[in-house]
Formats: sequence, C-alpha cells, structure tokens
Amino acid sequence: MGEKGAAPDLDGKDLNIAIVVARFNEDVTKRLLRGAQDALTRHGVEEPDVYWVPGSLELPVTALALAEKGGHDAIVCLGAVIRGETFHFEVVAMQAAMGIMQVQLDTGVPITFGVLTTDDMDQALARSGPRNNKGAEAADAAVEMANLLAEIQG
Ligand code: INI
Repeated sequence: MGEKGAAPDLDGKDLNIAIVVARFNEDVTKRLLRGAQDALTRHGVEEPDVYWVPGSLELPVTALALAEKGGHDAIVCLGAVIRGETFHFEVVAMQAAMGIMQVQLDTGVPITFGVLTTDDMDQALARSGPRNNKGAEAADAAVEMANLLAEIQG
C-alpha cells in the first residue's frame, strides 16, 4: 500500500481548478486571488477559471453548482470577513465555512477554504500579502487534495 501524501504532490499540470472569490472586502480578496493564481501557476495549472460572487455567503452555492456540473478537479474559495467592520462576523464566517464543508462532503470534490477571518483590516492585509497569503495556501491545498483523491480513487 505504501504511504501517500507525506510529501504533498503539488504537480498541477493536468488539473482543472476553479476559483470562486467574494467581492465583499475586494481590496483584500483581490490580493487573495493574486496569491492563489500565482501559486497555481507555480504548480503548472493552466488558466484557472475565476468566478466572482457578492460575498462569502455566496461561495458555497457557487461551489456546489461548479462541483455538480463537473469538470473541475478542485475548487478554491476566497473571501474576507473582518470583525471590526461587521456586526454579524460570526454568522458570515461560520456559515461560509459550514457551507463549503457541506458541499465538499456532499459532492466529493475538494473545496478549499481561503476565507480570511480577522479582527481588523491590518490583519487581513498581512495575511494576503506576497509572502503570507491565505489564497496561495488554499490553492496549494486544492492541488494537493485533487492529486490525493485521484490517487485514492484510481
Ligand atoms: N461578506 C463577506 O465576504 N465578508 C464580510 O465581512 C461580510 N460582512 O461583513 O457582512 C459579508 N457580508 C455579505 C454576505 O456575504 C452576503 O454577500 C450578503 O449577506 C448577501 O447574501
């Protein structure tokens, strides 16, 4: 049987990846998108499809539509929920996370969570920069999981 996944397989040259990105807090999510696109390019993924949605609460249903349609090996969801700027931080952050988890378990398509949840804008900017970028991390995880699931499913 052997050991799988100890070193992540980040070869994306045969993968089709979609990115769904929320427009809410666009100054931050554009940076997450850039991070994700750069990471996917590094892994050899060609031209990921990008879908913009109004906010993080619209990420799950969009990921569901894409997963049900087929054609993508993994989906990256990007958003930014900033506590200082909303009274329903917990609701948006929790429902986005739960919705995305539900879609990946219902469909079996890996959907990675690149939604920042921070106390303030400074933290959000710090986690969406060129070196530390949650979008890039979510893109890495999408490639790794697409390869791992393909390996398991044969
Ligand atoms: N959407 C976000 O992505 N981040 C937020 O911080 C946020 N706040 O603060 O409310 C947010 N709200 C919008 C929400 O995701 C939906 O787009 C909206 O409720 C319409 O369904």
